[in-house]
Formats: sequence, C-alpha cells, structure tokens
Amino acid sequence: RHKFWETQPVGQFEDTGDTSLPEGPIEPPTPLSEVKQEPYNLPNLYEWITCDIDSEETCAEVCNLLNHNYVEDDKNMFRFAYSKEFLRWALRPPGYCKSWHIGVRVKSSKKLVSFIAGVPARIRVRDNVVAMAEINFLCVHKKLRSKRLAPVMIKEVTRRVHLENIWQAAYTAGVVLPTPISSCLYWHRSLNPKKLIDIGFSRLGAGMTMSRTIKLYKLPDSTSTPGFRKMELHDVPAVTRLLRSYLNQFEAAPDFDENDVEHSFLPKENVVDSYVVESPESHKITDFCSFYSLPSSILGNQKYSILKAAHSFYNVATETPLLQLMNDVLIVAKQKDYDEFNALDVMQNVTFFEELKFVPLDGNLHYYLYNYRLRNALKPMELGLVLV
Ligand code: NHW
Ligand code: EN5
Repeated sequence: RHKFWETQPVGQFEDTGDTSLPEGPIEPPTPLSEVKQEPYNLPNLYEWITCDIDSEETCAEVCNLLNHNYVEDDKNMFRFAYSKEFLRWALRPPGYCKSWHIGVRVKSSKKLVSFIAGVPARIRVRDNVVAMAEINFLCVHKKLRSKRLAPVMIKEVTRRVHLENIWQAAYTAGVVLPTPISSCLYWHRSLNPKKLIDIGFSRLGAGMTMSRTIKLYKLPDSTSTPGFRKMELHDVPAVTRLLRSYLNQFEAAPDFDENDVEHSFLPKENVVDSYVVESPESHKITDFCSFYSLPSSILGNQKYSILKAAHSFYNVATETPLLQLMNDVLIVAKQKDYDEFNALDVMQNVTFFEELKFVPLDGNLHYYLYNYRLRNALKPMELGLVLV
C-alpha cells in the first residue's frame, strides 16, 4: 500500500498497539563514513541544487514555486502563500544547515521544480531530548506529480541530515502516512466574516443573516489585560523560562533555549507576532502568546486574491486566564487586519475554542516522527509542538 513508506524506519500500521516493541529509535545510527557520500540519482533532465535562501533571487524562486504548487484544501479553493520573509525566518533558525535547503532544477532551463527543507530542532519526547530535523515545504511542481519524485526528495534530505549526525525527524502533513504520533484538528475564529463568506471559506450559519453574523464576531477595539504589550528583546530570558516550564507538561515538545526563543518569537512584521503580560505591580512577565502569519491565495475569486490568516503558535498563561489572553490576541489580530485566526487542538487550546467562537475546519493535521517509535498515539492535548 505504501511502497515507499514501508521501506522507511517509521512506525508501520501493522505494529500499532504492539506493546512488545520498545519506545525510541527504530534503527541505530550508522558510522558517518557509511552514509552515502553522493546525492541520489535524479531523472536525467534534472539536477540537485542547494538553495541559498540568503540570496534574494533564490528565495524568490522558492517562494514562487510554493505559491503556485504548495498545499491546497480538498476543493482547491485556497493555497498556502508563504512570504519570502516568512521562508527566510522559518529556514534559518539558530544552527541551521544550508545543505538541508534542497531544490531540483530542470538542467536546460534552470527552472526550479521541486523543493524540500529541514531545520535542526531539539525535541523532547517524554523524558528524552532528541536532536532532530524538522522537515517542511516538500513540494513537487504540479506538472511532475505522481512520478515518484517525492520519495527521492525525502531520501536526499534524509542523507544530508544523516551527514550532520542527526538520525530523527519530525514533520506534519494533511495526508495519512505510516504512522501518525497524533492527529489534530484545525479550528478557526472568524475576524472578517463577510469576506470569509464571500470567498467560500465559511458559510452563513443556519437561520443567520449577514448583519447578525458580523455582530456575533465583533471584537472590542482594544485589549483588556493590564500590562499586555508586544514582546521585546529584553523579554527573551523571561519568555524562555515561561515556555520551558509550560512545555514540560506535554509528551512531545520543543526544548527551547534563549537563542531559539529570540529567533522564533521576537516580533517580525507579517511573519511572527508575540505578546507578553508584564504585571503592572511586580513587572514580572506572567503570560505569553504568539501567532504566525500564513496567508492563502484565494483561487478564482473576482473580488479577493488573498486570505490573511493568523495561526496560533505557542501560548502560556500563568496569571491571566488563557481565555482572556486569547481574546486579547484575537483583538490584536483583528487590529492587524487578519481575516481569520487559526488554531490546532494541541496543548490547552480546546479550553477556549467554544467560548471564543472558534469552529472546526474540514482538514486534519497529522504529526509524524522519523526513526522514533511511540507505543501509542498521543492525544492532541498531550502535544506541545507547532510546526509552521
Ligand atoms: S506536508 C505538505 C506537503 N506538500 C504538499 O502537499 C504540496 C502539494 N503537493 C505536492 O507537492 C508538510 C506533492 O503532491 C508531494 C508528493 C510532493 C506532496 N509527506 O512523487 P510521488 C511537509 O512538507 C508520499 C510525506 O509520486 P507526488 C512535510 C506518498 O505517500 N510523504 O507523489 C514533508 C507516496 O509514498 P507511498 C508523502 O504527489 C515530510 C509517495 O510520496 C507526502 O508527486 C516528508 C508518492 O510520491 C507528504 N506530504 O508528490 C517526509 N505526500 O509510500 C520527511 C505524498 O505511499 C521524513 N507522500 O507510496 C523525514 C526525513 C528526514 C529524516 C532525517 C533523519
Ligand atoms: C505543514 N506545516 O485543508 C502543514 N485547509 O484544515 C501542511 N478549510 O482551510 C499540511 N474544503 O474548513 C496542511 N472552512 C494541511 C491542511 C491543508 C489545507 C486545508 C483547511 C483547514 C481549510 C476551510 C476551507 C474549506 C474549503 C473547502 C474550512 C469551514 C467550513 C467549510 C465551509 C465551506 C464548505 C466546506 C466547509
């Protein structure tokens, strides 16, 4: 059934629930001298390239490939539209490896037709912090689909990750592969209901009029929590402490240090936004919330071409109720002109969905580990990991 995935060190469907199998690495590392030194073979017309994301031109090419060929919903109404600034941010975390940003070009025309990327991350799975690659942005040009190029992309990134002495990976996908460590749902909160309904992203509720719907989703003009403000550079140590202690409770979560936090959360216009609550009395940082900006192209609509979506990233509430904190995030997202706010049912997110008028969307997001077995799947609420 899965000609490629059956050959890989991933949990196989037939092994699910087999409690005799140990948790942890499926295969041991091999000596680096035994890792294949040359790239995998590509069909003759194509060549490998390492993408220099620093280069304006290469970054634009990758962005362009993704904007025309990356993930769409099941009805092909929307397609993720990552910006260049976003890609630069996502692909260059502390310790990133240029060789893990992999493209395939047509030899003759030099046209970029496929891409896959990895970035390093320390991810704790139960009691073990594991050095991993996070794999993302796998894309094959629409005209080259179903020719088994994806397995070659995956094997090549695996080889280049192995060359850096890393043997595990984490990735998410909308499709079911062997075997999810968790299967999550997307929920969303409408900020601009009229536009969302006009473009077919959502529907008018039963017995609802447009004006009642607009009223239902109306938000206050300003945030309510005293001391709620944008995160700044000097907040990095406090935010790192908050995140580390919060993420401890989950079965799988990133092991962030201050460098990671500075890179991942320091606000970057139209890429990532983070807020803290600084207690007006003690000046302690008590709460944190963040979202990243991932617009979608609206395919074939006369009036609108871009859906502006904010995606919940990591949130930590210790003093402010999570519900109130998230209501304030909705308010700032609305101020920044986002059309909707998305969140997965991971961590404690389900606790605010109903009250804050989130509704479930129609797609799943499955989480996977490469070369690391878990005996049982995790509940979304046991997961403390969000990939962009
Ligand atoms: S998920 C988003 C993936 N990208 C898209 O959906 C964009 C639009 N689609 C495409 O570009 C986030 C193509 O349809 C793709 C498949 C390229 C998806 N993950 O070439 P063939 C990520 O980027 C398997 C993994 O003929 P295609 C995460 C499929 O099951 N495998 O198909 C990426 C089949 O194998 P099987 C996927 O449609 C994680 C084989 O590919 C997959 O022309 C990557 C068919 O290949 C997916 N999303 O191209 C894994 N979609 O065994 C990283 C399909 O079933 C693993 N397939 O026969 C870790 C590596 C690092 C390890 C380090 C130690
Ligand atoms: C790597 N970091 O399906 C992640 N989007 O899940 C890559 N639905 O926008 C993998 N179907 O339900 C990501 N509206 C996998 C996600 C793939 C993209 C995707 C889903 C969310 C989505 C929207 C629009 C659906 C349009 C048609 C949605 C609300 C209900 C909708 C109203 C209109 C009729 C259908 C239902």
